Amino acid sequence: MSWKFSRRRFLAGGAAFIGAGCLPRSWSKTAPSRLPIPPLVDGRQGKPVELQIRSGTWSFRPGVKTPTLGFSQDYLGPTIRTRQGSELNLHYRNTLTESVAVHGHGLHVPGEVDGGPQRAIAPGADWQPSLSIVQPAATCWYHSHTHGKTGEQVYRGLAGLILIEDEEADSLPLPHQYGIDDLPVIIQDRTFDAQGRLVYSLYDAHEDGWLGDTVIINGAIAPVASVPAGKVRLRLLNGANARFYIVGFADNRTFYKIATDGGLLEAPVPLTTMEMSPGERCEIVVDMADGKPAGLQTLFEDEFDEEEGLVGSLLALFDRSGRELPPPSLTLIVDKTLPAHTAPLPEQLATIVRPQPREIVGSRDFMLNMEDGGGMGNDGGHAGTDMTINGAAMDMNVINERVQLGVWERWRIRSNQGAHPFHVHGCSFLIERMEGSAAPPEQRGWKDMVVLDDDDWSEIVVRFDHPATERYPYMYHCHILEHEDRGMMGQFTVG
Ligand SMILES: [Cu+2]
Repeated sequence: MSWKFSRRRFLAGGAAFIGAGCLPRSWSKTAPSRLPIPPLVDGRQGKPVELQIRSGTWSFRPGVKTPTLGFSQDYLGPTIRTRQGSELNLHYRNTLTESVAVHGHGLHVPGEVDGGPQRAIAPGADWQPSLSIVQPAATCWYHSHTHGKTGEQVYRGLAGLILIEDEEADSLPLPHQYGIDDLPVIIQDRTFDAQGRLVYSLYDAHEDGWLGDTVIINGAIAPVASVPAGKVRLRLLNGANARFYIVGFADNRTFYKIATDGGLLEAPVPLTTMEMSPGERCEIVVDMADGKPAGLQTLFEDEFDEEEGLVGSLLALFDRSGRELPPPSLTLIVDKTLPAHTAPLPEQLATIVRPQPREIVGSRDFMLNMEDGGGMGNDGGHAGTDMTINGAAMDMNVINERVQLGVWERWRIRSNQGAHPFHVHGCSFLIERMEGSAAPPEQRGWKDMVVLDDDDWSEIVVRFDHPATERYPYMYHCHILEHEDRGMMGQFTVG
């Protein structure tokens, strides 16, 4: 695997070297907080899941209250459990003074209930979509998709997880005790001001998008979670606005990636580090049977030196800064009283049927464009002026593509500058090539995110099995939320 991490960045240097490592010393001396586990809400029997979009205050740091947004809670939202073959009924109520659209990211549902920006919920209004869940087990999420305000609303807290289960996944010996050996891990980064308020500005973001300087996991800084002395499944979501993360363990232990965005891989893939783009989900299994604590590190891509590996990069970070080694973003500590899942990992997880070449009948190219020097400067401009796809900035009144229902297509995606995580609504796709190379084994599962850059094309094969009308089209876009809000997004129908 030849990731060219340095090329990812549009600007040299920049906000490189902050992150978990920049916490003031006094903070690392305070007792670590427990990993917050979002409450699990059971949507499997069709009972409406009430999601009140509201403001609140949340303590990211002990004793400091930060104004935030959340779904029926102060920050983030509950984890919604649903099941293949069931109806998921959601009931959103917007109690804010601004409109909010909420998208079900990774769900195979018609455009009408997909929750794109055309579905903005006005202040005081309700939205009650009913979703038929037909897809296999996967870790999906829901988050703000409000026109021009997605970045800010997600940053303040409007995101949560959706876990889809199915019979096949149930029959596999995988950890599945939510909050015990099956943990949600939402990785984000935030910048706080001296009063502890979240700092955000779409137009002050540099070209990489808005990069926070402090990593948070489920809304906590460097938390600790107690886990059984067995196999532990982490459902990782890169919920950051703009950061790519390199994820691994401080002791370099091997973990197994078992699922991509859209479901289980064919077989577990052993890894010691992996990259996660904004919007991407990875399920991994780590063995805690040795009883030793495991520190999950989330290095910023420019802190990671491929030759040094994760541990070497951490030490180099320590050398450069002369500070204490950055604490792990999340520390897993073994509690032997918890019920442990000790069965070996299955060798086969799922069957993924790739389309035959003759089945792929359509093709489309997408060129993501950033104007030179236009960047994210504080130009006082408005969204959709300097970021485009195929020469067009997002326009709610324009349908950019019309796709045929039920037909395989090859999409090629590339940029004129830097790396971008590309997301497509209403489907899962398969990656054929990433930045010109064959997709690595850990990316050869169902996906709704693909990374591309300016060097070569990324290629996916995709098929849409649900309709999207001109009134409620699907979106494709860059998942760097500041790029999306500035216009790097398009609309398409399926029919
Ligand atoms: Cu982008």
